[in-house]
Amino acid sequence: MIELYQFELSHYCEKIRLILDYKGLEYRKVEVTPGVGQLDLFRLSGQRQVPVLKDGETLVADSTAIALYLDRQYPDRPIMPTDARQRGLCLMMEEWADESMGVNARKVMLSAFSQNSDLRTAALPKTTPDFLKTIVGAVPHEVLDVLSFGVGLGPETVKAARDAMRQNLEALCLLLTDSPYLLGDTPSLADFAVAGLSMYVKFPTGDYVNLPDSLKGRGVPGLADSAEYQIFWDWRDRFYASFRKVGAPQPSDGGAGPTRISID
Ligand SMILES: N[C@@H](CCC(=O)N[C@@H](CS)C(=O)NCC(=O)O)C(=O)O
Repeated sequence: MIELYQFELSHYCEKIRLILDYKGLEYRKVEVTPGVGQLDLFRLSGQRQVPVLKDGETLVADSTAIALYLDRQYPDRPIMPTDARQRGLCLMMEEWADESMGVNARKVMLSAFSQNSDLRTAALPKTTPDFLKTIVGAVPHEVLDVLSFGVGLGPETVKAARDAMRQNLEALCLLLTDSPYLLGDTPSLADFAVAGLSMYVKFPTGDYVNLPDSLKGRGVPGLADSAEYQIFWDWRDRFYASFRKVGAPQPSDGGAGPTRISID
């Protein structure tokens, strides 16, 4: 059976899970433990990032390479257009989704968590004792801002990421106003990339990803809940309802000690 080495909360992994579900392929998730589990992944694939796909003897790293491999190997329900122009646009949009949506989404989400105590406590597991929830919620955002600076997320970086995400969401709304999918009447890799890589801006509603119920449907204030981008969020809800399997396989132990889910 196909194995997906993943982080449950990785948006690049979500892109691949969407494609696997769309193609109706059975697969087993292997949850990689951040840090120690990535050493095993390095030994296996020569690099330390997820997603990595193992299909029999074949190992493929990088979400774009995995998507293209799956389409070649399992050509039913193709995700790459055959027309040259459509194919070019698809590859271009996919790269844009990975680099602009994916990278900026991570920055705006981390900033929203540091600014918003409600979002922080929503991310804690259900079993977290109340006193701990109170402490996590009460950390002043100034303290978290200083920590964000430490990982290169100063106010200017966050503002640039937010501006880019606004423009991206506006572009998507325009493209989807009169069209069921980004490239026309059928879903393509561009749609799977955009749907997956918008996960950090707004977590999907419904039981698709293994995350606390309180986070489902929640996201970055001003982007996830703004009427300006409703066309896009409605489109993504429809996309998930059509193609993503509910209650897809649960993460299993990657064999590198206790499994921990974390946002990288
Ligand atoms: N270009 C890669 C990006 C993958 C990526 O950034 N993966 C993150 C998780 S979302 C990761 O593995 N981070 C851990 C690390 O960089 O050590 C792809 O498309 O697969």
